[in-house]
Amino acid sequence: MTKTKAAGGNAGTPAPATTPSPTTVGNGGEWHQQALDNTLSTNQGLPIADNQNSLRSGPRGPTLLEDFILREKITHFDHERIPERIVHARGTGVHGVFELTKSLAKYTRAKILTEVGEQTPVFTRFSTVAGGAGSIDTPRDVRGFAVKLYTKEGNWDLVGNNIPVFFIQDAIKFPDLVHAVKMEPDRGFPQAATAHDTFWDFISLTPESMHMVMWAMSDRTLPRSLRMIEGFGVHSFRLINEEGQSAFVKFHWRPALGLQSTIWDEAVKIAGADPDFHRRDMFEAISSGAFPAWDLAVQLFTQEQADGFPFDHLDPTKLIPEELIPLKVIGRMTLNRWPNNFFAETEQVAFCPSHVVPGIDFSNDPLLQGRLFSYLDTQLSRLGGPNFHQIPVNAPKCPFDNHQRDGHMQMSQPVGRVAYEPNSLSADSPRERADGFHSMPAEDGGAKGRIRAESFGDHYSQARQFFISQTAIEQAHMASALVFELSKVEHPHIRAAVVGHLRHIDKALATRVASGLGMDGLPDSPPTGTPLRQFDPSPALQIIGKMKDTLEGRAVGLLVSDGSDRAVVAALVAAIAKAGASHKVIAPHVGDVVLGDKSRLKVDGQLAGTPSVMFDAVAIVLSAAAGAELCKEAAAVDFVRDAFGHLKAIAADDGAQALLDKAGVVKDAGVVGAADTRQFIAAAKTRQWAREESLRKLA
Ligand code: HDE
Repeated sequence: MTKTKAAGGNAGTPAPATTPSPTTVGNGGEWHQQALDNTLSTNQGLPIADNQNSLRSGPRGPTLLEDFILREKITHFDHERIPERIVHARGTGVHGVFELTKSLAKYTRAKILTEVGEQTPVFTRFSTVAGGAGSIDTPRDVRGFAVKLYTKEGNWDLVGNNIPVFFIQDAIKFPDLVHAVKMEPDRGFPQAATAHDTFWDFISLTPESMHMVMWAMSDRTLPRSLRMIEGFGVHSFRLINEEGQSAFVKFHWRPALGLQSTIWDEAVKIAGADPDFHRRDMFEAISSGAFPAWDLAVQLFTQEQADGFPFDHLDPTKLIPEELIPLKVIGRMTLNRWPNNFFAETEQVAFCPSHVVPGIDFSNDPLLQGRLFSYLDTQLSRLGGPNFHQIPVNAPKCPFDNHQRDGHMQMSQPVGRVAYEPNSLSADSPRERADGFHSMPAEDGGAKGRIRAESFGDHYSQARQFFISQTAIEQAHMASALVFELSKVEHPHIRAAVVGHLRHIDKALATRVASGLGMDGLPDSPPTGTPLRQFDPSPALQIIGKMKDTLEGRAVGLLVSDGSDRAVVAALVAAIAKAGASHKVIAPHVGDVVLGDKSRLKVDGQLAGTPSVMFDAVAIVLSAAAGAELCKEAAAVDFVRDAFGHLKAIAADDGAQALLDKAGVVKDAGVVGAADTRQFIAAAKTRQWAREESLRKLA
């Protein structure tokens, strides 16, 4: 038998010259010891001499079953994926801290809401709802906004969305809703989209969804950044104080950067340019120290106040307008640390609305009641068993102890012979505490039955209120979104049924959508069931009304080429930084550009791969020769045309004028000289809404 020299081994992968990373990794996951000398080993600690070749009989012979190193490695790999979340599979998680600024001691005994100045660690996961884990970041979709607060009294999970109402009133409808919105099961598409028959079929037969549909068709579902969305706990919860008195509460997260959304055509193009747009945006913000923050605000109200509301606050398709119960800001969450490992933390984090602390309790909202069951159940199958609370990202940061034992993936080693309570054998084993969690002793009698409360019967009045609260621009975007979505629906009777519902919300909206869909007249409406109310507009429901007059946290694309004027570029860069925004230099090639004064400027993105959809505003500084040359480059023309079409501010110098002309840019308040940095920054803070009418036919 010929002897063959083993090729590869560690010799094939020279160790990097850098110093070894710390001996432990992870946040609380310190069990993973990394060998000090960087030795690669099996999971049993056996040093591995060759990680390049499996064990085989002869150089060209069969691989041997004996190769336990190969089998361990491949087996682990085969099991690397766990079932993705049935909803909210695509997510981005970040660590941070919550600090209470105002005590709610009058209303609750929860320390997290009474100890002003206390810094509580948090883990927040943002998500889309419908798409799979690998789907794009920018579909038209609701965003999940789930916060795990590791309080001194146990974990409190506030598992919300960026929309304050929900599609359905009863948990029993959730599997139907989700089956309708997910890709159609016979064909496996569309992914991460509501624009298809099954979704709108379900919606058209579920009038209670109309309020949330209005929100979903607004630009709320096209956020510019996860740092610029609101969060809502949706349901009413209860707060219980030391005396055992209860008040109702709704929780709101308000972004410090204000609300910002994209527009539809832009969102579609971002999906192609950067499917990870939101995750990357968050990663870059955290990496650069621009930590996003949200105020936590509450709406507090009593049972008596609730009895006087012209809607039922236990109905999750209703919100409480701020004009009725104002928001009180009580604290701030700042996200400041990217996870060490995506899978270990963002994927394995397990949120459950049932995770509350003493002083916080549930209301009878039937959707919330169903959620109290569902989330624990889903973690059992997703994370493989009942010990998911031991995974570092899920483990409380306060002591916890009980007599639960064993199970899959048990990581702790309880000692002693006593695993029950009461007992007389172990004085120091865990026991009840009188001041532990108590449920509110509410009297909830009534005949047993599958009953929908009559007070849940008005499905249109708040939907209407939402619509009439929007600016004309936002209303036009909603009408266009409805036309787009329904145009993808193949069954005419479904389109007609949806437009029939819209008639109850706003006749003009129904007419616009019907005409956009080429309908002859308006289809019939279903009966409303209950008389509708005329609520006043609530401007707090707008996006435009909640934008902040700032460019902070946003990004400007700076298109340059060899020969660009250095002074103009430098002034723009300084002005952008002063406004709290970031910039990226884009040029026809990567590497450096050589500016007019022969200085060099590093390029961040090549033109074809860095379209203007990735920025909030653009500045174009070109020599006349480069400007003429770029007129022949489709990516350059698209860069400008899209920036203009997406209503962005454009700063351009004389050299860029030919390109602007080629792209069909018409001078308006948002098109300014590149040297006029003040005017540019002022224009960049907002979109040029007035431009839209001249560019696109909105429904
Ligand atoms: Fe969820 N939801 N949901 N949901 N939900 C899940 O739990 C469910 C609802 C929300 O980043 C699942 O761990 C039911 C409302 C967020 O990990 C699942 C009902 C709101 C997340 C589940 C609802 C939400 C989830 C899937 C109706 C806003 C992602 C994986 C009764 C207030 C959390 C998981 C994360 C995730 C069930 C309705 C928000 C299956 C049964 C209303 C942000 O358990």
